[in-house]
Amino acid sequence: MTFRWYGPEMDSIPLRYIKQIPGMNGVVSSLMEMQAGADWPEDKIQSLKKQVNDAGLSLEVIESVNVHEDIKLGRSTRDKYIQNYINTIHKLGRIGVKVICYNFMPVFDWTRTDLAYCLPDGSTTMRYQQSVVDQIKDPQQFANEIQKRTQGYEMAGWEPERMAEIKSLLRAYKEVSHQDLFNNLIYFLKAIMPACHEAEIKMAIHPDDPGWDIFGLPRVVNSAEGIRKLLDTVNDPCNCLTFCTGSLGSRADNDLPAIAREFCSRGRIPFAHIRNLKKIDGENDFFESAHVSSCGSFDMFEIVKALYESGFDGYIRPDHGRMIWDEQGRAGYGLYDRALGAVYINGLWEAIEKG
Ligand SMILES: [Mn+2]
Repeated sequence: MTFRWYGPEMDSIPLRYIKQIPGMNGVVSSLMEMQAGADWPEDKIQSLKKQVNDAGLSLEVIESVNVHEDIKLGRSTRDKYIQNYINTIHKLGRIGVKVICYNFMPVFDWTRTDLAYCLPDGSTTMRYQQSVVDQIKDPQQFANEIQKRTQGYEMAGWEPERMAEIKSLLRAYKEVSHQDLFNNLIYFLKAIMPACHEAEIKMAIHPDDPGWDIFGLPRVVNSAEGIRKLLDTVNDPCNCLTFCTGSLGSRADNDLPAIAREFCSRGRIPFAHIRNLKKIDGENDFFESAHVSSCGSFDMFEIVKALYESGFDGYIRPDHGRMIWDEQGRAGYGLYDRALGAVYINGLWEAIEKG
């Protein structure tokens, strides 16, 4: 069981608190100051590891090492950024990292239209409404608005440096089809697989969130079919999936236990994000509920059971949580609700294991 932690400067939760969550073994972290395409400095990687280990926690999953847009666009400059990625893989392997979670979504990472949607019990959570996105004429302005509402926390994947060039990126992606994006992903994976074997690191792609195209940008990792095609095209044990229930479950046509069974039994799920969603009105409007099955739209027991029965032996973490008990912090990444989620998932696992 792991917990996402954004590092000493960007996360207000002390590692000590994370260690105090029952059954918590490690953190999932990143060097947040590194821009996409950077070659991560060894000393910074080592100091992150030391801090985490000194707190009695492991650091075996990095989320994310962001992929430069030139790689996603298939630009001629991509090889330079791929080389930097390879260098970073080697350095992470040397400190014992086993899994790198990354995504291949053009321009926008995970997207929400409300970071503090108020629930009847007074807690707040993140919500996505397609009708709001459909009305957005200027994605740049949308990105600025979202940044303003983060209470000073930079959202992963929404770094101001990246958001500054939205307009030119949107123009560049007009030429990029779904097949082009898929091909660019395959090019990237084929180039880095030898390094992954040497470093003993699995690349676990994070599904698109939500699981469909937004702002006219192509997305290719959001269905069982798309994932199957990706894992078959580069049929390598290091080419893997981050099984994120919230992202995959945003689509009504995704059967989460079936996806877990298919890819976990093939040894291709080294990392799982477990959370629940509540669909509000059809499949394109949802909020992130508490983890417990009765609070949302997913059967969490069936999801965890599918992983268990498929021999899951990877890393798991509660995903986003609500803000409860008047906690202030990074939207989706407070301490309390995610801690409850971790304990709930451990409880499901124990019950299935002993049942
Ligand atoms: Mn996720």
